Amino acid sequence: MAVLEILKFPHPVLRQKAEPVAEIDDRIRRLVSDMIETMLKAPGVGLAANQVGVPVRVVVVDLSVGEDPDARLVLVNPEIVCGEGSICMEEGCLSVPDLRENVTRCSRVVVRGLDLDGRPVEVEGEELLAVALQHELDHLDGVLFIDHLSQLKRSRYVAKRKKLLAEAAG
Ligand code: GNR
Ligand code: NI
Repeated sequence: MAVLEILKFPHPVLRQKAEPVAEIDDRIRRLVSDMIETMLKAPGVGLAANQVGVPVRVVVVDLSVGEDPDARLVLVNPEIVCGEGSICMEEGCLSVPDLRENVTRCSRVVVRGLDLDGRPVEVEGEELLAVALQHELDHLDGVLFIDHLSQLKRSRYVAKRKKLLAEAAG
């Protein structure tokens, strides 16, 4: 197991559409175990593989951040099959430093995917779980939560971030 580096905006891999996993092999199992360790260390409630530089369709979610072993979800090739209702919640992202903003999403989703044994799983999530699932699945399509903000808020953040990076680079 290893804690991986979490890529930060504007790293281009965060904008890549992740490829479906063709076979759940040792590489994928190692990736998942490293992603879980990385998520818990951050700490965060979810992580998508592109955030650690691997553009494949794998996400992990754990609203308990390691407190409850039953709360951990690993989803390979996940897809939202049903979304309904509406919820506005303050979001942050491990790949989008120094920003928390309200985002409106579905308040209930059903997600289908595979577990680490390749068995089909269906997860129903409401409220924070629904938000976290949508946030992670967005990552697999190269979408960040800032894309759900107003153009003004997003461009302000992008400008602030570019200024900070330019200053750090000297
Ligand atoms: O740790 C995280 N918290 C969070 C809070 C509100 C909405 C979404 C999230 S996901 C985030 C971790 C992360 O960036 N996952 O991609
Ligand atoms: Ni995120």
